[in-house]
Parts: sequence; C-alpha cells; structure tokens
Amino acid sequence: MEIKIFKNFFRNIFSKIFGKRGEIKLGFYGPPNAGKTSLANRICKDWTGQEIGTVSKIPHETRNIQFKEKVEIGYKGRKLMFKMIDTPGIATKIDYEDFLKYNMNKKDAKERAKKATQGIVESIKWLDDMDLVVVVLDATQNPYNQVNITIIGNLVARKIPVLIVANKIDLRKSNIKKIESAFSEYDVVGISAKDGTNLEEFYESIFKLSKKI
Ligand SMILES: Nc1nc2c(ncn2[C@@H]2O[C@H](COP(=O)(O)OP(=O)(O)OP(=O)(O)O)[C@@H](O)[C@H]2O)c(=O)[nH]1
Ligand SMILES: [Mg+2]
Repeated sequence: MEIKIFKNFFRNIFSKIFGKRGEIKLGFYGPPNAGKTSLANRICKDWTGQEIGTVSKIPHETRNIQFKEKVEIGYKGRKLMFKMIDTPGIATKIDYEDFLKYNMNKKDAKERAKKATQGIVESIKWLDDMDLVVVVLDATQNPYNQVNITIIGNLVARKIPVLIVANKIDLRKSNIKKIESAFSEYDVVGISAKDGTNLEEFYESIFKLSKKI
C-alpha cells in the first residue's frame, strides 16, 4: 500500500515535469474535407519523415482519431515537442447517398456513413484532452455555419487556445478575409496544405499560442 502511494507520488511529479510540459497535445479539428489530415501529414513529414493518415477527396476519410507522438518542431531557435492528433471531420448530418456519387456501392457508403458518425462522437469526446487546437477550414467554403461556430465555441468554453487555419489558399475561389471577419477575435492564418504555402506563419502562431497553455 505504502509503496503504491509512493510510486504514484513520483509518477505524478514525473508527469507534471515531463508529461504535460514535455508533449503538447495538438488537435486538428474542423469540418470534413477541409484538409486536416493534409496539414497534419505535411507537418509530420517535415519533422519526422512519416505521415499520420490517408487523404481523400471523398469526405469523412478520417473516421478514427489518429496520433503521431514525439513530433519535435523547431521555430527560430526554439523547440517544442508535440503529440499530433488528427480527428474525424465534424458534420451536423451525414447522408450515405452523398457517397454514391464517388462510385461507391450502397453497402460501402452506408458503412462509411455509420463509421463517420461514430468518428464525430469520438472527435468531440477527445476535445477536452487537447492542449491546443488548430481548426482547419476550407477557405473556398462559407465559414458561417453551425459546425464551425459550435467547435470554436466549445474550445473557448474549455479555455483551450485555438488557431484558425484558412486552408486551400492556392484555389482562386478561396477567401481568407471572409474567415477573418467571421472569426475576428481569433488568430487566422491562410495556408495551402497542398503546396506548403505560409507554413512559417503557421508555426509562428503555434509557438505564440503555446505560451497560453
Ligand atoms: N487545392 C487544395 N486542396 C487541398 C488542400 N489541402 C487539402 N486539399 C484536398 O482536400 C481534400 C481533403 O483533404 P483531407 O486532408 O483528406 O481533409 P480532412 O479535413 O482530413 O478530411 P476528413 O478526414 O474527411 O475530415 C483532398 O482531396 C486534398 O487533396 C490545399 O491546400 N489545396
Ligand atoms: Mg482527415
């Protein structure tokens, strides 16, 4: 009994010093198809040589939370260790029929819709565990919707620092200004996860926000 208390005591101290401070849990959240996995892959590839998951033009490609631990990122001589957490896209409704246009059969489409719904529950459940969250939005889409407002509102309520990424700025239809005015109280960084445009500004914002944890 005493040994157990003793062990727990040291484990707690150890995790306070090395656990919390050692690895920042960085979550990638947002609607489906916004480029969460593309961005997480790019970062992981740059700093570890490995990717985190698969990317697809079909929405709800990520249907389970996926991690990459011990991703050390350097910025202007500073270094921080991250646990990267890529999450399933959050949507208010999933209709299996939407997948049929991608040449998917009915059985697979129904299975994808079921798993995607479970994935959303998982994403939301994990929210509380995050130290820092990047909300990835597709800058060609209208940012004023229930999903975005709910995700960001939830993060603010939990006092989790948030960075909003306006992704896909390589596309002519993209509009960072619209995202900036929709979420004017937050840091917004326009990037292209596909081309790697503006990643430096992204890292700068992440390092700045990490001070608020
Ligand atoms: N043009 C352009 N396309 C992008 C960019 N980033 C991602 N995409 C494309 O957008 C689609 C979705 O990318 P994912 O990274 O799978 O998006 P996600 O947010 O992880 O999607 P879910 O896992 O379904 O929630 C893919 O076809 C990507 O190639 C970008 O910066 N520019
Ligand atoms: Mg994904």
